[in-house]
Amino acid sequence: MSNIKQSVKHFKQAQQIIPGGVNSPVRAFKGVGGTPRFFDHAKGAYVTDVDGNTYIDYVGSWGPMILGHAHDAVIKGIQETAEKGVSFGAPCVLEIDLAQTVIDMVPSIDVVRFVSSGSEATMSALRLARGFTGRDKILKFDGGYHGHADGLLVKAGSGAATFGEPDSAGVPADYAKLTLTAPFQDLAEVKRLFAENKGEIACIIVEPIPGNTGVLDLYSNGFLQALRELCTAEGALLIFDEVMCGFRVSSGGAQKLFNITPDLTCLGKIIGGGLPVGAYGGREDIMRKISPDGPVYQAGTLSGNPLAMRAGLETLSRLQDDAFYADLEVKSKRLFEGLLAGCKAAGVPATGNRFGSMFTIFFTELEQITCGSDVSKHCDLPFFGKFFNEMLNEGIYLAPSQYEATFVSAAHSDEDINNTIAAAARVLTKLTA
Ligand code: KE4
Repeated sequence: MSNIKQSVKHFKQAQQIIPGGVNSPVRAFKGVGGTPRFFDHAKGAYVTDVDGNTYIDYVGSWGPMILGHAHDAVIKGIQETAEKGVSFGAPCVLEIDLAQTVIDMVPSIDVVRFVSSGSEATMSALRLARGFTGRDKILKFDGGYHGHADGLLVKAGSGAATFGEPDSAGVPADYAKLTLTAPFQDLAEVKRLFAENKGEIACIIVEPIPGNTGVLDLYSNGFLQALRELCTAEGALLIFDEVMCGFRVSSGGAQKLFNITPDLTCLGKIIGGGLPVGAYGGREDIMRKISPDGPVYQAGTLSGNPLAMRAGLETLSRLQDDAFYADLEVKSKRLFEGLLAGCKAAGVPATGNRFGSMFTIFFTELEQITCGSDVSKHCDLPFFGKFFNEMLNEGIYLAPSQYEATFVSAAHSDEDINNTIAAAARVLTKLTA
């Protein structure tokens, strides 16, 4: 067991003055037990905590660090930009540069608006869908997580599912009832909801590759395409929440990988290269409804922040080449298969879902995990907690919840992958001895 005295001390201090001692619940290790590590610095594939323990990092700040931590060009870009001022509250050319880059990379986006988080992006996209269609109801999926806007904290995934609070306190019942939900993969239920709420559903919001109830595959069985066709037939908008999978699984996100065109797309994480950026964009006729062009209001003091724009530009400019994703694919496939092979060798029942460099290994007897209830009902969450903490002791930092994803970056070396597979084999053997 590594020395974590400073993390223990800082966590006690933090808990006195910050709810749960953290500024985002999933960081508190409540889903796995133990003390969250306070990080001091990070570089490439590695993070180092305040006690000097270094870990191979597969959280990557929950997705943004696809190039690896503290990438030289990103840091240099932030430093150069900061010397010219950190925020103007007025237009700057960097906003145009990043907007054009996003539009060039994501064909379904004609017009884009920057905000400061993924939650702001989805919240704004929902308001826009309601303003554009004149309809009040929205449809999401059980275990889908789209940030913490009130109407989206209904049967939510990620931390909400981790703590068994998929329906947050504080969301007025009258508001929550405008959010319809269905299980992932259940097209019959989606169709029933459309029939029961004829002409009242403004949009479906869906992660085209869900990553907040673990990673799921909604594509192979045609479910995503069916949602596209249904929205078109019903006059509802299809919103792809690509905050996690955007620029993660291809240079044009899941929509490029699957060749399915949404009406609106929400982005975040990678688009800011680790600085606070979210974005929503899509068809010009829809986006022109956004103030000051149109009647749907949305605003933000730090939207389009120059530092964040530059960090995003330095990141996205390195994701334009398909060879980048080909290399990531090889490493991610090897890690994913190596971990599953380790489970098999140790006699630990497991399965997994992977797209590119995002995947989840589920400890379950099920052949495949296809929806949110599969995780809550059929995964061995206590075993996951033990595995997580043993891997931490081995110097491997995984997401502290079965409901999350593992992320591989360009900075992870073949040796890192080998070491991770070997550490998992030791841990799985220890846990089954
Ligand atoms: P943020 O507001 O956290 O930037 O983005 C919200 C969001 C929206 N949509 C999707 C698909 C997301 O995955 C997220 C945020 N993801 C979580 C991790 N599963 C962020 C980690 C956290 O909550 O601390």
